Amino acid sequence: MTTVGSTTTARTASQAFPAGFVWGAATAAYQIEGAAHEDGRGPSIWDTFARRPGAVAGGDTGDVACDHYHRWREDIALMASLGLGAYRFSVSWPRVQPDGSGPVNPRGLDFYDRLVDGLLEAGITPYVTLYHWDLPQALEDAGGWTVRDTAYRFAEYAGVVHDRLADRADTWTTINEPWVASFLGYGAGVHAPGRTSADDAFRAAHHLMLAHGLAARRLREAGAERISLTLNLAPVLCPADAPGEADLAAVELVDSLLNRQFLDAALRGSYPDAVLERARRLGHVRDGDLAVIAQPIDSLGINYYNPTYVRAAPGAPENPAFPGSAGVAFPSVDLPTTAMGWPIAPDGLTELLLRLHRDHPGVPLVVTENGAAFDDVPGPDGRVADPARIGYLEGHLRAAHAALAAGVDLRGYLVWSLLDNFEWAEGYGKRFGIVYVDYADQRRLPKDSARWYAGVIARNGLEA
Ligand code: NCW
Repeated sequence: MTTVGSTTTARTASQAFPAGFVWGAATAAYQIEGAAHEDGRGPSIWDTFARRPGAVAGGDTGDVACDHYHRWREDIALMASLGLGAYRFSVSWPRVQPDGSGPVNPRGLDFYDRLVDGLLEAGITPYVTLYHWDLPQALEDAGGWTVRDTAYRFAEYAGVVHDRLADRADTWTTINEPWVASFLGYGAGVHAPGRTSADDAFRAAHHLMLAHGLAARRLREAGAERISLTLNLAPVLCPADAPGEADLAAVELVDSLLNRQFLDAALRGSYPDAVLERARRLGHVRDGDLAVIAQPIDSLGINYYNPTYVRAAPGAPENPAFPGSAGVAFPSVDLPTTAMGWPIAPDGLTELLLRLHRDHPGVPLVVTENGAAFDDVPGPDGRVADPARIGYLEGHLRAAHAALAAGVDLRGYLVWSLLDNFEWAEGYGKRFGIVYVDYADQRRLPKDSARWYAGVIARNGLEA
């Protein structure tokens, strides 16, 4: 029999996160830096794609973005005021190597040098991501991720950045969301470089994973001890009351393409059948590649936003983001959604973490992105009330906590995003930040969610 008093105590205790749990926030270079033509930076595929008529909402580009390239000091002060323990940012490859290979641009590297020093001075651990989608245009002109050479160029670049920062930064992520970079960039064509070939999407996915493996090996040889890969993962669910065989086949196909193509490759050195079939036809996967890809990693980064829902629907056209998905529908479900139209389903995070713990035991996990876009508007007093985002974050932190309580080795949680920023094909219209950015004057206004998150960090957990 539980008394009310002890229930309260238990609930209070149960909301605490483990000692040493890492709380942070994430951004990406092209989405926040701006300064697209400064200090020797070369063009990336996103500079090119954003100029393609109709590619990005409102014709927005990352030319100025949040002007973080010039305002990084202010942004670090903001992070410190929130009590962030870690800041995950990405390095712009074309800032460091304007042509993607060959000469290094010292002024580009200097920027990240200053940023890392500033973070350390503020007591914030830098989490460095080496690729968050801004491929140097010169490499795309030579075939981009559809050609094998790009993977070798990436490993060289990774070595250059690591050699410069490794004395102060020890947490390294090779690639962010290879599924998005390959299937939305080369298959569906809704992200840079805007190509629309299923075969190219599979080639790109493999070469991104090869790039991960080659870079991980290069960093390990240089002494790195905290190497990671970040995947966008999602439980694939069928909302039917009684799923039939065709529904289950749809689940398996989409799970293979979205999750297992990357998870199995990195953590088991294998590809699921749907990927192997394509590889046999295209011949781009060479003997030994999967062993390179499956380098030991020290943690897996998970970007979780929502589950993916599928069901069999004879006659449904192929979704170009999922080649081979003719006859599969991606139904909307009866759940509240964010401004992106993405359903809000925190339980999916618990389910995902439990699955990873079960299928890949021994791999520490970090939520490297989770968050939501809403249509935030500052009030006359400059306050941005965003209760829906607080609700989203709180729900997902409770979901993460449930996984921890079930024994999952989850080491940290990084909110996406620190700042409102350039939301890729959606432009500046979609605001994911816990800090509002007024693009007219670049003022930063911490939203209510930022203050709420600072409280979570301060007490290392949620209020009961
Ligand atoms: S677009 C995307 N995001 C957002 C982005 O700002 C960030 O850079 C990414 O790491 C927020 O987090 C990631 N992810 C792509 C999800 C695409 C879902 C489309 C599904 C099509 C079926």
